[in-house]
Order: sequence, then structure tokens, then C-alpha cells
Amino acid sequence: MSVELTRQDEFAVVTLNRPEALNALSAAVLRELDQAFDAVAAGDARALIVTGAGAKAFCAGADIKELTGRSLSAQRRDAAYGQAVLARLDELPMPSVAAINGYAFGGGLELALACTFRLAVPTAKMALPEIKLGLIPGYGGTQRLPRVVGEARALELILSGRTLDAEEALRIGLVHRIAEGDPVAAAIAYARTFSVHGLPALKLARDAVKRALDVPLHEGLKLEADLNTLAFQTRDAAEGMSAFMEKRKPKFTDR
Ligand code: DAK
Repeated sequence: MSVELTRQDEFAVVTLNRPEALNALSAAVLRELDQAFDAVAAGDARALIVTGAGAKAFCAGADIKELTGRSLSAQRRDAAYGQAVLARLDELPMPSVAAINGYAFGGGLELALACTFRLAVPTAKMALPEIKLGLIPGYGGTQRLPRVVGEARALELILSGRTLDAEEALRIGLVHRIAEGDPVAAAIAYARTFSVHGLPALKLARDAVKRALDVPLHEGLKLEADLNTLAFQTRDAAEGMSAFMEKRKPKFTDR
């Protein structure tokens, strides 16, 4: 298997496991990733950690050896499939954290961008280098990178294809933290800052924020009011407010 799904405490860990090709996203890896997300969605993990096997790479991008000699319609279909697999991270009931343990190039950085949060080891290198191959990003990079770092920085990175180190990635907001020590352990420690909260509220908040840059402010505010009203209907909201009044910690049940 080129994608492994394991469990560490209350967290699911998906590991791209093709270190001999720097965990490149072949068609087979994308299919296995899709299946791993099925299993994660059906499970009860509080968060998903996504990482790469080995010390060298998170993921060196789409498998370049598979990208040549195909018809335009096959390329179009495969780009749509890759986009759809990565977009599943938004639909998971729990937030996700990319533990970037080395190179995150092209499709690898696009996978990290599709996660809710990103941590990178100090030696990590990140880029969207597709332009150097005569291509442009195909798995969401042109859409998610500007939403994360702004249009000006995204254009500069996509048109130059240049490589960022972890410090610069942190400075421009591409990653949330530098991971000291083991990247998966660091990602789990990071996930504990939100995993105590109820999954329904976490999902409603993710949905609201995701839409913020897609719609005009007045529509976004309406959506927020609707989702906020939905949050009030959950048992977790009743429990959270009761716990506050009773000066105790809430016991959320994700309902
Ligand atoms: N695909 C396939 N194999 C890869 C690979 C990749 N992306 N990256 C590395 N490998 C393989 C190498 O070929 C080598 O295998 P062997 O030659 O030993 O068999 C092995 O991994 C180790 O790599 P290196 O020997 O190159 O290792 P180095 O430490 O010297 O260099 C590196 C590490 C990350 C700087 C270098 O490997 C590198 O530049 N890799 C390629 C990075 C890159 O350009 N990634 C692709 C970006 S383009 C689309 C869908 C998606 C996309 C486009 C279109 N459609 C469906 C339309 C997106 C495309 C991309 O992601």
C-alpha cells in the first residue's frame, strides 16, 4: 500500500508511503488517498494528520513520469479527479493538519493547502514548481494558495516556481507553525488545541470561514447567522452553555 492509515490516540494519521519516489502522487496513490479518506470519514477520530514517509519528503508532487503522453481529455479528467480527492478534506467531519516533513512540491503542497492547518519541519522546502515543467498547478494550487497567502504572493510563487523554506512559509502564513522534533507528534500536539471542542461546531466554523472569501460580505454574514443558528440547535451548545453556568468543563458528545 502506498497510503497508510493508522491511529495515534484519538487521531487518524494518513501517511503517503512511497519514499523511493519522494511520495509522489501517482494515480494509484490518489485512489488510495480517496479510500483512506472514506475510512477516516466513517471513523471517530478527532482530527486527521497527513504526512509523508521517510525523512526527506512530504510529497514531491504529481508523479511526473505519469503526466506525459496522454490525451487532453485524460489530463482534464485526472486533474478533476485529483482536485476532487483533495477537496474531500474540506468535507471530513474533523479538521486536518498537514505535517510537512520535507519537500512539499507541486501536488504535495496542494495536498497540504487542502488541509485545515499546516506545520513544517525547519528543513522543509515548499514550492509550486509546475511552471518549470511548462505547466500550471492542477490540484487546486492556483485557487487555494491566493486564499491562504494573498493574490500578490501567490502570483509571485506560481509564476516563479521558486522554493520557500519553512521560515519564509511561516512568515507569509503558508504554514501555521514550525514543527520542532517529530512532525507527527508536533501535529498531534497542535491538534489537541482544538480537538477538545465538539466536531459539529468545528465543522460549522470551518464551513463559515471557507465561504468568507467566496461571497460578498452581506451574503457571508447571512451564512454566518444561519450556521450560528444551526450551532445553537446542537446538544453540544446546550452542554457548553450549561457547563459555563455550572462552572465546570463541558462534556461534548458531537451531537
Ligand atoms: N514524480 C515522480 N518521481 C519523482 C518525483 C515526482 N514528482 N519527484 C522525485 N521523484 C523521484 C525521482 O525521479 C527519483 O527517482 P529515481 O530516479 O531514483 O528512480 C527519486 O524520486 C528521488 O528523487 P531525486 O533523486 O530527484 O532526489 P533529490 O534529493 O536529488 O531532489 C527534489 C529532490 C524534490 C528537488 C527533486 O526530486 C524534484 O525536483 N522533484 C520533482 C519536483 C516537481 O517538479 N514536482 C512536480 C510538480 S508538478 C495535472 C495534475 C497535477 C499537476 C499538473 C497537471 N493534470 C492531471 C493535468 C501538478 C503537477 C505537479 O505536481
